Amino acid sequence: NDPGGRPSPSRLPVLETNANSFCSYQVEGSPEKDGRGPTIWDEFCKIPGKIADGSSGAVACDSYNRTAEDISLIKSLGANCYRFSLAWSRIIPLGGRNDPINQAGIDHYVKFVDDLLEAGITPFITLLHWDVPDALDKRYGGLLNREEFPLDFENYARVVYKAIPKCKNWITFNEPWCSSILGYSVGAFAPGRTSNRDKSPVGDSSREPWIVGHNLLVAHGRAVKVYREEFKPTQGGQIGITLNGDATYPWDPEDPADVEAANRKIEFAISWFADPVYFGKYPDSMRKQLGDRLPEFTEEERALVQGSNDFYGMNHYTANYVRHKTGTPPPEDYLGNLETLFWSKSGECIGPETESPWLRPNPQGFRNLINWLSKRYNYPPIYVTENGTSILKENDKPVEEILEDTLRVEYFDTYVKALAKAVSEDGCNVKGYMAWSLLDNFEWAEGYVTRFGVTYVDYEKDQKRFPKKSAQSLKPLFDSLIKKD
Ligand code: GBH
Repeated sequence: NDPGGRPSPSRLPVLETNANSFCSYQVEGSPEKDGRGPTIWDEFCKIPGKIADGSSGAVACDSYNRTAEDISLIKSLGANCYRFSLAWSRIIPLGGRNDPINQAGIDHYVKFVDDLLEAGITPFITLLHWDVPDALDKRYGGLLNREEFPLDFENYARVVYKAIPKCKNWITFNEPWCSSILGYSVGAFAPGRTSNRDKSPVGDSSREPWIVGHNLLVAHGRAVKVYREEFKPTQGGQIGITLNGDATYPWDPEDPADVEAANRKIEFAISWFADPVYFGKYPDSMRKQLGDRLPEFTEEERALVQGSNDFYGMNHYTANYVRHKTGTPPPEDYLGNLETLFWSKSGECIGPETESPWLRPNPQGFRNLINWLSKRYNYPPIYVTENGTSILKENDKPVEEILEDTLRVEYFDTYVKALAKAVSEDGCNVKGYMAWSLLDNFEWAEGYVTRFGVTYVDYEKDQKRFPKKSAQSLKPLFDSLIKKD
């Protein structure tokens, strides 16, 4: 087990793994096959106006039926590890601890893991990447329920660890920030609750996201405890949580209030979850702004959460300039009384446009953020569990041009080199890197228009896969960086 602590910057292997990443709802399709139950995303996609192109994950990449093909693809690209999430509702269709277990769903994932290992690919399993069983949402409010949700998640986790002992790398949740803020404040993600009355269903954005975040942390702590006590001694694996977060720069580096706001932005996005996991408490900046709207940990909850990461899972895509705001923030503010911008005071631009309005490449930010996390959390082992980009108007181009995705090749090249410097020059403890993503897939509220894949998927022609130039670029890139001695 890696105790953390700052390693010596000399003689470091740059990276152990290069791989690709995936989420069940974004790729699998087959929402009813083998007894799968509905999820909050199946329901959310039915609400008119929620998904840009009116689509859903009902077919997606049809990956549920193409595991052999996808494994050959992963192998052919030279990846030695693969991160994917399970659909909870395939394993326990109604989700709860007293609900029936669906053996067909378990068998599917057991075989998938066996086949990956057979192909020499190490599986990283995410237990939940946003697709909460809908029955739990209807039964007791899903993620909002402090008593029930953590216990049901703990039970689901136990079922999975027991069924898939060959998997040695576990991630409890993908990006709890998104589940909380986008699902319960902005309303852009399932279940879409928000105080904004133009966008039903109506929720309370001033409180619900903080309750959901709290419940996800406690559920994470419970699932980790079960793994460590009941499975780790015999299975010997590792477990952590994956957090998203952008790098930040002060809009005006001369203004101490902007410097502070740039730091506070990361605290509201990342330390909201990482401080409880590493220190057992929420950041002071959040307590100060949110007061009692941010739940307090009971002693039992704190004990579950503190120290619950064997590694830090890092999803990272972009950076922002941050400008502080003055005055009292509105109750639905989740950023930390600040605004994010693509231009600095002196007119510098953070990076070129992509198809995603929130994403502009800035590789230096990646290196900075890895350092920020390493310093704050005492150089924990980090796995980059997602990193990648969309390309402006990629979907409008003829296929031959889509396959020549030079901008994505450049994105990976510059980001991975920035990461390598964070390791070899700065002494950060990064253990692995997983690109997002293997295939173009269902990009949530953006539907199928935005493509993140290193492989083009032809949704019109039977989901056929065509590797882009970037797919072939990753293996040589890693080979050039990994120290062999
Ligand atoms: C990842 O999140 C997801 O884990 C993955 O499933 C997804 O496919 C990938 O991004 C690409 O989008 O709506 O302007 O308020 C990345 C982190 C944080 C990026 C929230 C989008 C929305 C900002 N995401 N952000 S906005």
